[in-house]
Amino acid sequence: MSEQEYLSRDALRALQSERLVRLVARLYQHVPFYRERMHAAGVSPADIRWIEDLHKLPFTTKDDMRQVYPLGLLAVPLTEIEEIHASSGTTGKPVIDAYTRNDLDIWGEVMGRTLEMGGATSADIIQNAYGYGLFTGGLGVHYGAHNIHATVIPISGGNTKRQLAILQDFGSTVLTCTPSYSLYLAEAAREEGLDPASFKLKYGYFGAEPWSEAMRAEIEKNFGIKAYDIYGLTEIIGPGVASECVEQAGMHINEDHFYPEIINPETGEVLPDGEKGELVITTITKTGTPILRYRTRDITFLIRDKCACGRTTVRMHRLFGRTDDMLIIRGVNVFPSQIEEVLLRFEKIEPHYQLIVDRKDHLDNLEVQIEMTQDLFSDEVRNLEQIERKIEGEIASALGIHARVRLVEPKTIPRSEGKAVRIIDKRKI
Ligand code: DLL
Repeated sequence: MSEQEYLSRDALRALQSERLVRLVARLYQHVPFYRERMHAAGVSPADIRWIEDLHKLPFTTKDDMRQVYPLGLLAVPLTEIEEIHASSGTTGKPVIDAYTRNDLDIWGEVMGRTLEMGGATSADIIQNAYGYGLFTGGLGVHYGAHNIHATVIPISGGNTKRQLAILQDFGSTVLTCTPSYSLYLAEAAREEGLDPASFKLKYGYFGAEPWSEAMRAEIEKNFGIKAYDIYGLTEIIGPGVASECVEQAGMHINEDHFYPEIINPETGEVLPDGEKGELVITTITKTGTPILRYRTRDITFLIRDKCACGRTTVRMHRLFGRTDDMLIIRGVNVFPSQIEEVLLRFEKIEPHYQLIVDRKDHLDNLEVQIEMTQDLFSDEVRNLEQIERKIEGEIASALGIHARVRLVEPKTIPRSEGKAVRIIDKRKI
């Protein structure tokens, strides 16, 4: 537990202001990219005195990060960098984060908070099934586990049979991996004749990909655990930006390190609390590759009411999607998570699905492929068709679009050990 999570709003504002002023001075002095950006925006370090002055500063985008690839945002000599991570980046060059000792310490601290927020202690055995490597999930959880002196099993992603053996042999009490992989593990356990609820697991910390409340319910039921949503991104630090407490009512942002704003993605205008928009983050304490007003492309809103857990930090709602993941189907904005919510209301279908978008005669078509349970698979064709039409009806009433729903055989949607692939957009090909 850190006292920074319980500061009064005034004390926090003073701390954030002091940190921002120092950050801007460092960036101006050491990072030519930011000096030029500030000149272009007609702002100098002297104009930034309080956190409220942040809006005067320019945004940083993913494209900016790519243009200065690999180390153009470095604010210290390379000799001070102790570790480098990169996001896989499905398109274009990866984005990187270079950590000084100071940054690695911050990472351990915020990930320690993440684990403690959900209830984990030094007595827990953390089976860390996020990938170790350039991806930030594995080592982020690892440093957090060390921070709280828990036992960490660095098994990394994949190797499902071994995951199951370790869950049983070591009695792991915490599972960390992507939400989709946790469900795959549950399915694999049942195939081996094991009941996933019989493991010793108490908590799971899931993130790195979009998921829904319905999926949380599935995971909690399968393993008999509390499943927490955790958020972060490579450009900022990796996991550790925000996470849920036991209340599971939005993710507390570690805003003494990562200052959040919500903007209108079209105009860049800062929006008031409670309004949905693009999350923008400034890293006010990092020293290796600090970043100013980073446009995450993630869509959420901020929750300022007091949390029953007592922490005073602002919370962010579970992500609604990404500005670049949003499908526009015949003019209607659709996020995969909205479809997931509808699908998981149905029994006899599995939480494994894919959205396939295509364009025919200048019109967009959305097909939702979803796996049925073994049980349903042996049902009559007429029954299956009825269920398909029913799901189509629910999607139409929830989202206002027509999607063709196709139930597919069990185990036909590819499983992933990391982030699940939910969208196949053939329009771009
Ligand atoms: O996914 C960091 C991470 C690792 C977070 C482990 C949580 C757990 P990137 O690979 O750079 O970093 O991907 C970051 O993933 O901008 C979001 O779009 C998405 N994302 C991360 N956490 C969540 C979440 C890691 N809880 C991108 N819910 C972000 C929905 C998430 N999407």
